[in-house]
Amino acid sequence: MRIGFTSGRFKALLGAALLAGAAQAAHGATIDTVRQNGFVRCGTTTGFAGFSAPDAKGEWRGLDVDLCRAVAAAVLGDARKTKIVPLNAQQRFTALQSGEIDVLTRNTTVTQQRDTALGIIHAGINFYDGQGFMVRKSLGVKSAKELNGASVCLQAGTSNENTLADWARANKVEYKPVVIEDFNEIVNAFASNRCDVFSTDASGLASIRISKLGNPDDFVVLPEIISKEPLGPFVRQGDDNWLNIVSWSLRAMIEAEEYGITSANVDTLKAKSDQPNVKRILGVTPGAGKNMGLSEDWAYNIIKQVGNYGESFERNVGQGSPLKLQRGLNAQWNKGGLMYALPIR
Ligand SMILES: N[C@@H](CCC(=O)N[C@@H](CS)C(=O)NCC(=O)O)C(=O)O
Repeated sequence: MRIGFTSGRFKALLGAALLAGAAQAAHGATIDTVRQNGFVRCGTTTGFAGFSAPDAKGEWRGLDVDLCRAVAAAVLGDARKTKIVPLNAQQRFTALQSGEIDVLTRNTTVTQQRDTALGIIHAGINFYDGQGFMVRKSLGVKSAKELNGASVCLQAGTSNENTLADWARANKVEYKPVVIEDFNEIVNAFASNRCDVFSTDASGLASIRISKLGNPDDFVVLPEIISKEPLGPFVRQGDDNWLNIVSWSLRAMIEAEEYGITSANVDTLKAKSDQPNVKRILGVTPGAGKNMGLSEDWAYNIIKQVGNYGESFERNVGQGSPLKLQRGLNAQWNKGGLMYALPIR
């Protein structure tokens, strides 16, 4: 072959490109679909407290639901105009590829494989996490390295399955995987002692412990974090404007926190602030909205109706929630964390 590819590799690359192109061509511009429907269809979990779960009144709430609402506020001017599509781990990518949803806002780890091989692409990180372990206290285990011979509950279709296999091989730990697709079933398997250990993202362990296990004090999360699990929204490849809209909606929430713009003070700042960055975010100085085909109050609507990232974090997973997670890696970059929004200017 004269061109630099072996024919197999060339075909594979061509296949991936066609897949991405075809996936998008079949769906047109997502913003048009959203405007025609009058709502944003977001793929979430089937119910994972703190990130995406229905509350007592059946209203979906959580950090990921807030991101979905932010996109609706940016595009449609109304954060309520969302349609939540609950998906388990196995179903989520097909739902995005097939056009059943406009954006996947569902505790999904960004990996090179997911970003390049599935016709989808991530649109930022809204929670930095890592994989951990939870065990029954009565087991008396203090470290994951003591888990040799244990049975481990894992949800099918998660990155957690492969990460654990890699870690176990590297640490010479033998384990018996118990893998189930349905979230409630896998949690029930753990609760009813069908496995010794539950392994998933640390946020997932905290959420399961508080919201799904009868007596949280009977369980303990072990200190080891065995991976990076950067969680973020995904969109289809080939629709750059939609990718921009989702990623800049998330950045608007993060940057609003950096500049101290909250749902409570956004009106005052919009009327009175003479800070150039604040004026650009709030559309007082125009440009940012028009460049994405949105109105200039796109970010104002997000902050007013959903709040900034810190407000969303505290209410859903932080000190104002049953999970009480620390900001940790999810603090702002100038407060020791990794949340560093690219500038809106
Ligand atoms: N971040 C991992 C795990 C995400 C995941 O699906 N976690 C499970 C366990 S906490 C979950 O959210 N299940 C809820 C559901 O399937 O409805 C990934 O992207 O594969």
